[in-house]
Amino acid sequence: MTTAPLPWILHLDMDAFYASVEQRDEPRYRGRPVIIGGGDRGVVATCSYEARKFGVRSAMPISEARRLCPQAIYVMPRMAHYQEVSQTVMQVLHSYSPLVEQASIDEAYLDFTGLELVESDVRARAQRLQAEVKEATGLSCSLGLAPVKFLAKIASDMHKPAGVTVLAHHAVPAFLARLPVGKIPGVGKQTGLVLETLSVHYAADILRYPREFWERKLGKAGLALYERAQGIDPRPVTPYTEPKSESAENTFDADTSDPAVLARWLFAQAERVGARLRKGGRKGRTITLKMKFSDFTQITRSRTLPTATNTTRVIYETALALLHEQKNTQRLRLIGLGVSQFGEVPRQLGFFDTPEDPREAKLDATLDALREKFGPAAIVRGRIL
Ligand code: DCP
Ligand code: MG
Repeated sequence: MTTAPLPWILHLDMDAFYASVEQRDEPRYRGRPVIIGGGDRGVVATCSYEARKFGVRSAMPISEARRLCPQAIYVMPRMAHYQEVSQTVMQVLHSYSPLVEQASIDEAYLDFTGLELVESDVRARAQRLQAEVKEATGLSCSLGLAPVKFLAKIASDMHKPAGVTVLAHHAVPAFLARLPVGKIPGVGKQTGLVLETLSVHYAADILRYPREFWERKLGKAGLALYERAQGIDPRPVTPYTEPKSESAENTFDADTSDPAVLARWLFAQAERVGARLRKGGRKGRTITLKMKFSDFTQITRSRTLPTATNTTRVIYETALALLHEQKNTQRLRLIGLGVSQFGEVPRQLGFFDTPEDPREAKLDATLDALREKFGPAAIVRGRIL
């Protein structure tokens, strides 16, 4: 007799993520309350477990945190850095399952269906994964292993930090009978109040009312809630596929062939596309120029660079060179550019290849940070570099 493999979903969530990265990088921060936040929002992004003892929480105004914990170390977030660490974590996860869904910067779902066929001790596999994340990043994470997504997410939160919580299939009904409804992802303040007036305290209590009742009361969310109360969550683990290219284009108010005007548009587009690539920590090798003429015909021209780039200047100059090569005299109604061919292994530089100019990367990073802080219109660099 063969039995169908059991569904297993693993949920990973890094512990005090931004704060742990800062403590890892700066030994003086270790064992101390560290609060990450500031900038224009003025709220706490997260804080170390040492700071949580003082009641500091995510999304709290920094001013309140200072009142609760004046002795804490306050650190501005370094988003690009956390993104990089996040990518390292995700790389480890991909060696454990072909189905990895990144759900936020510090959490992911993995489909482990059939796990018990390969390994009778499902917890052991989770523990190995946890150890490998620690080895690759120096950071601790918590894991939940359960038959469906929402239960895996609840489980990963149950023994933080550094916990591994396994919710076996046979244990689900008893678990739901004692699960406070507020723990179900998606049940916020408002739904919580509705449930309270109905004396629905635990997940299983939801089943005291029929499906139609919940649909009338809360619409789609009510139907989902009725499913969750039975341990049902049909959402599959959906791997995110990176966009294969990043592009920008503009249609003009009046058609033009003026080279200075076209160059200006290309520059603004290179800036936008470059910033998006840098934010995601991506680089591409192929630059594509797109032109649509007054008669609505359209052409694209591409050039592949020896090394992948995400610097504004390289993107702009390559697109501009492609434009000049066209020796076009027709008027354009649209111009655009794109960057593609991401993420291949860096190859050896040839004799005549120029590596990326570190000064350009630094300039881009500075301007990105200023725009992040003061808004996109705040900084316009001298246009023709
Ligand atoms: N974050 C944020 N603003 C929030 C919540 C979170 O900027 N309101 C950021 C900072 C966190 C990261 O997202 O480090 C991950 O969020 P988590 O909710 O997983 O919180 P932590 O990882 O910091 O702590 P925990 O150990 O509770 O997961
Ligand atoms: Mg976390």
